[in-house]
Amino acid sequence: MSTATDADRSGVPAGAQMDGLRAPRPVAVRRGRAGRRAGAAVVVAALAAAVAGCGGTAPAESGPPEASAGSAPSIAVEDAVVRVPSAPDVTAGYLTVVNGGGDDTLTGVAADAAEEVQMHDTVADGDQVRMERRETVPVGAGETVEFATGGLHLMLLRPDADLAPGDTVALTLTFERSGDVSVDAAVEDPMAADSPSADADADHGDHGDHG
Ligand SMILES: [Cu+2]
Repeated sequence: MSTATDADRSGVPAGAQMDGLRAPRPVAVRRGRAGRRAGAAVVVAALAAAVAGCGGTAPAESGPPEASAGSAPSIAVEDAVVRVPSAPDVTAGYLTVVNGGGDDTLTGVAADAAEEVQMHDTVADGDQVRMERRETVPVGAGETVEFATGGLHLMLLRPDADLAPGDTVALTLTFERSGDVSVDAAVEDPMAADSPSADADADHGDHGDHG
């Protein structure tokens, strides 16, 4: 079993090593953007534990913990909705991607009720807020990525004109490692009082600049 001597030899501060031994932190299963810092702490603790556990002989390029980035992704898509088109050329879609496994990347989206689907992000540009197209969206190990008003969102170009509340739109999300993941999105009218996102439509009133 290793001691502080190993820690000295390996260059890992003894305090960090003891932290790792005393209280190894569980790998976060579900974390959002705010979890990145916590994720780094997990890696530090795991490395310290690994060094302690094998007498400082851990390979230099051991990579991330096994249950994290390198393991198989486990993708679920939840809460998918598509807005009733308010203009003929474009409408918006929202959903949540939950990854319970290793790193993956969303590389594209298609819909059965639109000619094209683009992924957009909402970025601040001085006093303005504008849309920026994203070709890929990383969904890291254990991360949840939300496509929601005011942030990432889907733009459905040239959607079917007769989409109405109660309809469903079949979305196919393509991931680098997981392949295609399909989900039925509920068509909703953002102006309806009972719409779950009726209160957050302000930033999607005008998509004319990139439709
Ligand atoms: Cu957009």
